[in-house]
Amino acid sequence: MRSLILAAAIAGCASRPADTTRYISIDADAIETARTVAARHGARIEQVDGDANIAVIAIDAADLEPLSELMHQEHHRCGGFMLHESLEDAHAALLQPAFKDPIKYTLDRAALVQAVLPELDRTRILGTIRELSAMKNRYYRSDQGAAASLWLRDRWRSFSTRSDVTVELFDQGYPQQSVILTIPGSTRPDEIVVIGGHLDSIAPGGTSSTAPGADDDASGIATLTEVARVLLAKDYRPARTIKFMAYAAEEVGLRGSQAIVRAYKKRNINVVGALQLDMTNYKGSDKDIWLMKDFTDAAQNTFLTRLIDTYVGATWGLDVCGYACSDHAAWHRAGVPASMPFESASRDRNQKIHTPSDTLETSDRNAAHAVKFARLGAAYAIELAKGELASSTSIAQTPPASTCWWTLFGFAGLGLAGLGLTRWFARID
Ligand code: IPO
Ligand code: ZN
Repeated sequence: MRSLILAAAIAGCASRPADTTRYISIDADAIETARTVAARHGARIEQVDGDANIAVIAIDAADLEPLSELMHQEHHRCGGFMLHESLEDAHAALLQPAFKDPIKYTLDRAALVQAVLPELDRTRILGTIRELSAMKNRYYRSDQGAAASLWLRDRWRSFSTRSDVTVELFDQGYPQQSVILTIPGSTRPDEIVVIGGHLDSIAPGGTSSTAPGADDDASGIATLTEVARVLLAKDYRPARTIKFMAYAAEEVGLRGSQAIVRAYKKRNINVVGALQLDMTNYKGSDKDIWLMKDFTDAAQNTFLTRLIDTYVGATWGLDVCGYACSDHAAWHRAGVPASMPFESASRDRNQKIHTPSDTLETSDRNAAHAVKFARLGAAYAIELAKGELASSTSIAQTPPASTCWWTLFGFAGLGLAGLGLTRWFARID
């Protein structure tokens, strides 16, 4: 009996190291960075798979957070790697995304888009950035990071009393949870349009860091929050289902978005498009909106350029942002057309992110830049999810001044006629 317990204990010990082994995929040019992190405690990373661009490596769980930090320092990349839940999932990261039926992109809801755009309010975007960046940090493992999820859930819940609109937390075993607002589609509810950003922030110091993340990515969350608020205020009824997503734990290997993508794949949920808003409020370049060409869908990107030209009234350019640069990569990997409109060209990017200086003061204090992305987000939601405003809500059109006068005269005339009739009746009596 005793020897049995001993054997079990030894077996347990022997398997211990494997318990802390994690598999990540990372840009091949950053393998040295991972090696450096492991070498700090005399360990070695093991490359288990790879192609010309991407390496799959086994690394100790304790090295993941230092790796995040060093990736930011050495490569100025956020994340830059994907953490996988299994070796099998890591191998799959090297495969091409699954092929899906191409979407037909059309621009035929101009009246609806034009009714919604004037309601977008940059002061509300500012307010949300202020509230989120006032939190000490929104780190995925901190109490404040957890509180941020509840705060956002409640804010989103305040936007509608409609019983079909839901706001739910997506739990993944971390203190911080992702938040998902759903506006169900009327005629094509099984086709999902996703507009997302990440809720977490990061800076050296982990759970006790000062990481305001005003630009990265309170700006993206504030932008999509404003889009959701206005669509609901207008009582918009999309044909396809729209989901607004605030992902947890993006900064540590796209964990929140990958968990959602995994769950959706398992349930065969058909996501027809994903828009990622990660950093929208720092105008670093001459052009306004930069579409990332890598790990995104070319056809959907072209659709976005048409939306910008038609509705946003902003200038745009094209750039690349690298491997696992933000949550769009999780959708892209699953074969979902994904796009990442970004606030600046790569060479002009905000240098304050991932530091205590990523504040509203170092980005756009007026949120004039972010509101361009809100216009794009609203146009994307409407032109991809289609549908209409609820029948009770007409598309508000300001009548020209002359019409106003005629209406006034009309009412005045009616009033006078009414008065005359009353007098006339009074006379008969
Ligand atoms: C980011 C995105 C694009 C480029 I070019 C440079 C930087 C920021 C993003 N990767 C991040 O920090 N997400 O959290
Ligand atoms: Zn970041």
